[in-house]
Amino acid sequence: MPSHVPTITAFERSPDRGRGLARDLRVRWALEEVGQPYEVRLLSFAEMKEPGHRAIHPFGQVPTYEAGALALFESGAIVLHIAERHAGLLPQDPDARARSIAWMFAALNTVEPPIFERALATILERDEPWYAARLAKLEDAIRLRLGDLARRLGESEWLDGAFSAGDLLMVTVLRRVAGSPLLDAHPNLAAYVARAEARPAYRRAFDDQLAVFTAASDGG
Ligand code: GTB
Repeated sequence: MPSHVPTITAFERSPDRGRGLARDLRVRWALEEVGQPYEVRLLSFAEMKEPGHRAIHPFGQVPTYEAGALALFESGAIVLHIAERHAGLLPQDPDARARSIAWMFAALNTVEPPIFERALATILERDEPWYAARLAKLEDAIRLRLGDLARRLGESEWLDGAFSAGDLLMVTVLRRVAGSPLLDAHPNLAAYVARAEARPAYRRAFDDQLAVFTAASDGG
């Protein structure tokens, strides 16, 4: 067990209005799953771009993770670091562990890109004359990925044996399309997301990030 209480960074006022779509949620959730207390440093958009923060995060973003001499950026790398140092998020068996890590990469590298691009397009490209065509292409790409993922998951509870960091990242990715026909076309995936969201560690992580947004709103 590391002796330092880690500090993570998160939006001072998340543009998602507390829906838990920013990537600090996956780091909070991983820390909650392994029972590691942590502190949070909240940053404004301006503070993220200052040299002090860029020394930790080259792209001037959140989340970051600091513990002792270690400073990390990239939510996937942070979740992997937490999972490697604590029991509970990766299997002990080396082959099963490698497969869970493959699911972590699959979540971030194969499933998240079209889902995140679609979310960005709906905000940034809505007024472009080619918006409808672009949206249709992105949704085709999402449908392809979710169809394959749904077939692989089948009626299993989790992607590969016990709940792992692979499920944690996959669920944070799928939450972006939760409640949409893209996800609801696959009842097993919708149930998978709901199952993960029912975990006490997820609830604590979600509630903590929501409390940040609520406090910021109350404070004007
Ligand atoms: N690959 C990096 C990682 O996984 O850590 C990506 C980090 C990232 O995109 N960070 C975003 C950020 O700091 C916050 S999570 N953006 C500020 C900036 O770039 O200046 C992405 C995000 C932002 C907003 C919403 N939202 O409003 O719904 C959801 C997710």
